[in-house]
Amino acid sequence: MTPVLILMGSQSDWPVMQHAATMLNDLGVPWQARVVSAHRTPDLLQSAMQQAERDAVPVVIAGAGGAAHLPGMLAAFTAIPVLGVPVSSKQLKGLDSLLSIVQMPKGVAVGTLAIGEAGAANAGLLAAQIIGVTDAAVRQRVQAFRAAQREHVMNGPSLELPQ
Ligand code: RP5
Repeated sequence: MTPVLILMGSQSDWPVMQHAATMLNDLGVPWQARVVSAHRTPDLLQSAMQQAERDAVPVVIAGAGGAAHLPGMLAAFTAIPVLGVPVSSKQLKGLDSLLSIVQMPKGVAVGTLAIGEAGAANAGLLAAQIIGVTDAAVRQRVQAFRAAQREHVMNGPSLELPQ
C-alpha cells in the first residue's frame, strides 16, 4: 500500500501531528512524515506534490499553525485529497490556523479537521476511511475501531445524580 503523506509546516507541529500517525498505525495504514513549510520552503511545495502524484499517494494530511497556508497551497498543486489540520498557535490558540485552513476559495478543496490532537487523529481516521472505499481490509479495520469505541461507551459507568 502506498503510504499516506503527512506534511507539516514545522518540526514543532509534530507533537500534534503524531496523533495522525498513531491513528494510521492503529488502522494498519502506512505513512511517511516530512516538514515542508509554505513560508520557509515555498519552493518545495510543488515538487513535493509532483512526487506524491508520481508515487500515487492516496491522501495527503497537512498540519500547520498560525497563517497556516500549507494545506491550501498543497491542494493547489495536486488533485490528491488534502486533509488540513489546524495546529494550535501560541497567541490565538489555533483559531487563526482553523480560519486560514477552512476558508478555501471555491474550486480548490481542503478537508478541514478540528484544531489540535483530535483533528490530527481524525485526519488519520478519515484518510483510512478514504482508502477503505477501495481497500476492504482497511475498511474492516475502521469498522472494528468504531465497534470497539461503541463498546467502550456502552461498558462505561452509569451516570446517576448524587442523592
Ligand atoms: C507554522 O508556524 C508552523 O506550521 C507552526 O505551526 C508555526 C510555528 O512554527 P515554528 O516557529 O515553531 O517553527 O508555519
